[in-house]
Amino acid sequence: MTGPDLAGLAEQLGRAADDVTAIPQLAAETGLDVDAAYAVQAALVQRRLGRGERLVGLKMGLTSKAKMAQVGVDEVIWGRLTDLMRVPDGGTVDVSRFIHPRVEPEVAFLLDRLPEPGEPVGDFTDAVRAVAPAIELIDSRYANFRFSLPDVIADNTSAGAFVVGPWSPVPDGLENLGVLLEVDGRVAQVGSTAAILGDPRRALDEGIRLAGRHGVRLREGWVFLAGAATAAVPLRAGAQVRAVVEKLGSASLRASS
Ligand code: OOG
Ligand code: MG
Repeated sequence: MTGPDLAGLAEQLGRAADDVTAIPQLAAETGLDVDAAYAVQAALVQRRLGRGERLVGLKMGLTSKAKMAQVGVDEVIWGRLTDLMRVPDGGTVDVSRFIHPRVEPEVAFLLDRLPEPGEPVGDFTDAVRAVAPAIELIDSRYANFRFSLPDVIADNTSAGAFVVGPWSPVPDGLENLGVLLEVDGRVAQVGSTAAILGDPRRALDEGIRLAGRHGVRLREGWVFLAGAATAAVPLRAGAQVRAVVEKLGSASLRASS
């Protein structure tokens, strides 16, 4: 018996993003499991690298209960970030490039040297040079933003674009900072960094462990998104979005009209 056509699935997902057109879910029909889904994700991102994009980091997904509940999937997942996904702080994103974009508040880490495999991890702060408030724009390539666990993994965990605010040294007590998402000056979501696996630093441990299983090592200089502390909200044309994290400041973006 042959397994699912991984390259073919990556091509379908890549085209859905290129054509800004949602596709039906793939996993149930093709028998895609989690490991095969990470292989599709690798091929999907490779397709972008083949066009000249560069890997610049890693993102975690579904590290908070609010996110798990919103999408009905309750496993922590990870995906890849490329340079083309990065939007400058305060910049404008072209919403016509996305199918049904949503935005969510994130905490970003700037990675320092990471322990070699087998080396003790020590204090996580050794591996983090700086921390920043961030916004992630997610855009599922599946119709109605609905998917199973392998579907969302194959789709690079809905990664679309991201904005990183000003970097600061890691403050004491990162585990219980207030998080706000504002849209057009109104509060759209409220949360705490405690919602991210109890402490966003745990997301880094999970990322190192989970990506390591697939042979991916995090690199010095990479951006790491710990996963949203709150549910995501739809991004409408012309909207002004700001994510605020207590002690860290804010990151913002504008949606093109
Ligand atoms: C999956 C991506 C989840 C997060 O921060 O939890 C994610 C999705 O919600 O479509 O990026
Ligand atoms: Mg996210």
